[in-house]
This record gives sequence, structure tokens and C-alpha cells, in this order.
Amino acid sequence: MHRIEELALATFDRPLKDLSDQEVYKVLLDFVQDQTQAQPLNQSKRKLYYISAEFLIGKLLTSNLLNLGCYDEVQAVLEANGQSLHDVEKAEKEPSLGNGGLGRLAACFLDSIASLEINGDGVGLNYHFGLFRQVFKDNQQASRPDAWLDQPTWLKPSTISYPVPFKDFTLKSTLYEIDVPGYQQASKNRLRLFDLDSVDEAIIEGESIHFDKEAIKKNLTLFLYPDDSDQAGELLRIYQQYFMVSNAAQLIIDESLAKGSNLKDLDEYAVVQINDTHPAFIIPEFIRLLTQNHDLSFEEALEAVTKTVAFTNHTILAEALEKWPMAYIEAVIPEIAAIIRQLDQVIQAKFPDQAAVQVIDADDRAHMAHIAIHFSKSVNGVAALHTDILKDSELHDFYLIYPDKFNNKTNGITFRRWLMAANPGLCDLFDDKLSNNWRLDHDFTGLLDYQDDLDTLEQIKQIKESNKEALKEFLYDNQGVTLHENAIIDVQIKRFHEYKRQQMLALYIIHKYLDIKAGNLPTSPITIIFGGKAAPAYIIAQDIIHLILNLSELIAKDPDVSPYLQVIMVENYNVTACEKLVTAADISEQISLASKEASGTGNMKFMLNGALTVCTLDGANVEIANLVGEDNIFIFGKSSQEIVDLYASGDYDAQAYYQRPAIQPLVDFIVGPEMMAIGQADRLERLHQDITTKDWFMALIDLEDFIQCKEEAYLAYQDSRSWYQKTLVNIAKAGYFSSDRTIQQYEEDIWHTRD
Ligand code: 26Q
Repeated sequence: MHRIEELALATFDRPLKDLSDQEVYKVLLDFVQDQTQAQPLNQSKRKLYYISAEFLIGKLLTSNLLNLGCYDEVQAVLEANGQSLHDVEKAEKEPSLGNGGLGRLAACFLDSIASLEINGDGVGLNYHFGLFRQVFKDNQQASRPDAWLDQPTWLKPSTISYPVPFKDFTLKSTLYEIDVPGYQQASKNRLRLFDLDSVDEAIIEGESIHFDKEAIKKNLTLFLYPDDSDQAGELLRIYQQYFMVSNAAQLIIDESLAKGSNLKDLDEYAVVQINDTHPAFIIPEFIRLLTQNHDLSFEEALEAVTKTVAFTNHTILAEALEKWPMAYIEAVIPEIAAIIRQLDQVIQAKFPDQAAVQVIDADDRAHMAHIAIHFSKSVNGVAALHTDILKDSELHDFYLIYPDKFNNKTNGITFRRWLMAANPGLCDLFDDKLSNNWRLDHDFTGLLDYQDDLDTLEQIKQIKESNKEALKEFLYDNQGVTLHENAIIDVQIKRFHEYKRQQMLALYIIHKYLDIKAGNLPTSPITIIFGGKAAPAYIIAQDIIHLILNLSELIAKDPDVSPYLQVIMVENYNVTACEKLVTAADISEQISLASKEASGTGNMKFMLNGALTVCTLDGANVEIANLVGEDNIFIFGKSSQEIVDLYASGDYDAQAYYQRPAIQPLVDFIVGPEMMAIGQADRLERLHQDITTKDWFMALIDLEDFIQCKEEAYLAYQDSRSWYQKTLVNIAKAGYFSSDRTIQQYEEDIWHTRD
């Protein structure tokens, strides 16, 4: 009898064939955990700690089976028992422990760190509900708590616990762990998530995401904070961050001591990569612990910490940089506030005339990025363009002080999830065409030999079509929407933010709607799909979702237009939906205002899976364009330098663009009779007002260019042979974006765990 069949009997007292999908999921969870339990941990003198407020891990069953090398075997055992692994995969709930790109990046990195046998753990928080679940009501986003701990999970409780001292009380943590097996590796790492036993889910009000913000003991790890972007956030965010980093620092000190560190040499035993500034309080917290509990002087502690910590920046939006009023920090963690004031003294003494690099500003706010830059050994951006902008403008003053600290690490994605798990059809093609070990070396360039081979191009087309079928099933099961047959599938999936310019694609849809109404019918039907959440406090982003949902309804109900154009907004977009969408897409929308998207990682997922990119030269799009060449990508819009200059001069005039004859009717449609008949006047009017008067992220500046670019892309789709040739080149060149390459670079340039 197979171990899985034994486990079924032992757990449920019934044979595997009689179990529900939910029960089989539990059996496979135990089966996988028995195996990872037996794996030894990676070992090395210096260990990496990747600290992040977010780990958007997605479902883990498939990727664990893949990494352990038993996917096919398990599938066969299930099949022999009349069970379907595909259905069991659906039964697993997805934990939403991240907002978007930054959280998903952390999850891809954990997979690559383990797969490269680097000794490195993730450290974060165990949110009971994660980010809110998005539902649509009256064509608007509503938010609900998203439970994931109400079914068996990958978490294992540990005996590790630390006291975390806040101003008026001390809380004791509990550490939970998720094993992270590497691909085809004997040893493993862990994701270590701290939690608080006293958290009380009963304080959530009804089916909302509202709860008593004052009851810290009951709410600390209840929810993940949405990315409010331009909202400073509340005290609770400081409580959460400090709880995370105090636990992390105590864990790191304990593990380093156990390996023989005297803590002055902490950097020989630990390297701490902080994922944006959310964990930046770890710098003063280390100083507190080393000076109070371990007899280091302030100067010794400061030096040890600075040599141990490395900082990754993920944004250049000034309004998204964390700046905490000192009064807040004093109210929550006064000892940390005192240390931050000491750090401020150090910088004032060193750089007395440079207001721009101070730790505490004239309004008595602590700049977390400034702390992270001064008191770390490395500062990296996440794509070549992003790092250049940091050096040349946003962080220029710091770059002049610390030129050697700055470095680039272009993001990547794990090919285990985004290729091997998500697109088995494409893997079969690779097995057929490539003679190298592509699963490990991620070199697909051998495909280029088949650019003119009609059979290969036809195979790529077939793979895409079967992925479209899978997407159709997914959309129907999840929200009862029927995807059009034979449509070109054009996808924009990412958090809703004005700089990402979903509103510009909505204006394109209006253009296409009016064009079809005027009798200009597209040759192939077009389906435009959006997915993404908007932070509940981000009103304009909610208004943009409302506009899209209204357009979707208007078009679906219009028999003149619906055969040619379909607009779908995926409800509760998450990692699982992403896996279905990137593999089925023909067109990848990467249309941020140039200079604003640090990197993007969805762009890489689409490229790898054979979608062509419509984009501005922003973030990692620049590197994609360089790799595939201008014939194999659709580029439009103003350059990053032009936009940086425009912000500097303040010369952008939304009104002037609005008044252009090609633009005004599209923008006015937002408040025209068709939309007003369906939607909420206040939302539509506010959005119209914003776009015509402010348009801070300049949707109108690139709109005409965008429309023309999209028409070219749709036209190119009509020539099937040349389209799939372009697709082939994109797939063949995607190897660069493996997160294994990214992690190898972090290891060689920053972490040095193997030295
Ligand atoms: C800050 C303060 C208070 C509350 C929330 C936040 C907060 C939370 C999450 C601020 C930012 C985030 C997330 C940022 C993020 O996902 N950035 C993305 O990181 C990706 C990985 O590097 C890049 O590819 C994207 O370009 C970048 O937008």
C-alpha cells in the first residue's frame, strides 16, 4: 500500500478513494510534512534572515510536491484511487499574507534561496486574516475578512517564544513555521511567522474588516495592513512592525550566540535583508538588545548592526516612503524612540549641513528609509532603471555619501511555480525541443532555432488555447462569467493605483466601445481582463474599479458591441488567479507612468508564458525590451527622463490634454448618460474631476500614443505566424528573470553565506 493510502486510513478510517477533496488535501499535507520534517536544515556559519511584513506564498501543495520530486507519483496514486490532484489542489485555501509585488517577491525568493541551498529563513508575521477578500457589490469593491486558518495549513507551532516590551505592557510571542523545501534538494529552510496567542477573532465587527484598533493584545496579528500608499497608517502598524522585528532580532541573536558569536562579530553569523522599510525598526531594536542585554557599547552595537543589515527599496513614490511621527514612536516604544534620537545625533554630527539626509526631519518625523540607508551595508533597487533613478535623483544625496552601498538586483520570479506548476504544456514543449537541463539552468534560448518552424509555432498556439480553456473554466467556476471563444486575451493584473494607470486602459475601452458603435468592427473579438484590489482608503482607486465594472456591464448588455468586446474584472485577484491569467494571456499590460513602477514582476510572468508586452519603458520593462528587441514588444509613451523633468518643472497640464479632440469624448464618457444610468454619480464625477484637473499620474499624457500602440498590437495578432514567432522569442529570452539568478546575485554581492 502506498504511504498516501495508509495515511488516508489512519487519519479518516476510510480508504483514499472514499475521501472528499478536502480530506485528500489533509492527507497530502501530512504526506508532504512527513517528508520535509525529515529533511535537515541548511547549514553555514553566516545565515541569511529575509525579514518581510509580507510573504504572499500562494497555495503550497503543488509547489511542495514539485520541489520534493513526487508530483507525478502522487498524481498516479490519486488517479488509481479515482481521485483528481487537480480537484484537490482547488481545495487548498490561499493565505493572503501580502499586498502584491513586494510580498510575492519574498515568496519567490524563499523558493530560490532553498533551491540554491542557501542557509536562509524568511521571518515575518502570522496574520490570521491576511489582506481583505475583495467582493463586488453594486459595481463597487467591498472588503471581507479572508479566513485561511479554518482548514489544515502548512504552519507548525514551535516552542520558541520571546517577550516584546511595549510602553505599557509586554507581549509574549509564539513562533509558527512553514518548511521550505528546495527544488531537488535534500535540505530545507523555513518561513518563520511570529504570532500572539491572545489575538481574538471575535473582535471583528460582523462580516466587515472593522475591529477595535485600541485592543492591541487582541488585534496585533489579526490583519495585514493594506498598502495605503499615501496614508501614513496608524499606530497599529508600528505595533505590528516592532513586534515583528523584536522577535526577529531576538531569534537572530539567539541563533548567532548558539553558533559561537560574541555579537560584536554578529555580521559573521547573520545577514539581515530587510524588505523595504517595513522591518527597519530592527536597526534600533538590535542596538537596544545588544547594549541592554549583551554589554556592547552603543558604538559597538551600531557598528555590528550596520555590517549586518542590508536594505532593499521597492518604491520611488515619495508619498509611499514611511515617515513616522516621533510622538507615535514614543507612545508605542519609547526606548526605540530614544535610540532613534541617538541615531539622529550621530547623523547630525557627521552631516551637519545636509537636511536631506537627516534621520528626524523638521516636523519631528523619523524617516525609516534614511535610517535603513545610513545604518546598513547595502542599499539595492529592484530593476536597472529603478536603481539608476535612486542614485541619480530620489536618493542622490545618499548616493554621494555612500556610492559603494548602492547596487541593483533586478527582480525575478520562481520558475517552479510560474512555469513548471502553472504551465505544464509549455514544459512538454521544452522537453521536446531543448536538449539542455532547462529546469535547472533556465536557458531556453535553444527555442530560437525553431523561429521558422511552423509546427513549433502551432504547438505554442495550441498550448495558449488550452490555457485559455483552463482560464474559461476558472472564471466560470469563480464568478459565473463566460469567457468569449477565440478572443485575443488582453490582461492587466496588479494592485489598483493611479500610477499603474488602469484608468488609461479604461479610457481605451471607451474608445473601442465608441469605435465599434460607429461601425468599425475588430477582426478578432477582444477580451480585456482586469484583476486587482484597491486599498480601502484609496478612494480614487475604488472609483476606477467602479468605472471598469460599469463598463463591463454596459458592454455585456449591448448586443451591438458584446460580440466584439468583453470586459472582465476578476473578483478577489490573488496568486491562484494570477497563475491562470498569465498562462492564458496574449497581451500583458505594463502601462505605468514611466519612472514610477520600481520593477514589476507580473511583466516577467507574462513574458515567460508567451504573452506579448504592451508597455512604457518603466521598471523591468526596459530590461525585457532590451532582451527581446523592439520587434517583439509594443512600446509607447513618454520616457522616464521626460516624466522626471515634468514633475520637476511642474509643467504638466491635464486640462490641455483633456481639451484635445481625441481625448475629451473619452473622458467625458465617464460622466455621460450611459455610465450615469448604471453607476454612482458621486464616484464617476469625482473621477472625471480628478482626471480633468489633476491627473497626477498623467494618464492623459500617453493616452493617444497608447491607443495607437494597442491598435498595432491587435493588428499584429491577426498575422498568426509572426505573432507566435514574437511569442517564441519572448519565451526563449525569459530565462534572465529567474529568481534563482536574482538570488545568486544577492548571495555573491551581499550575503556571502557560502564563503
Ligand atoms: C506602508 C505603510 C503603511 C501601510 C502599508 C505600507 C505598504 C505596504 C506594502 C507600502 C508598500 C507596500 C508594497 C509595495 C510593493 O509591492 N512594491 C512593489 O514591489 C515589487 C517587488 O520589488 C516591484 O516589482 C513593484 O514595482 C513595486 O511596486
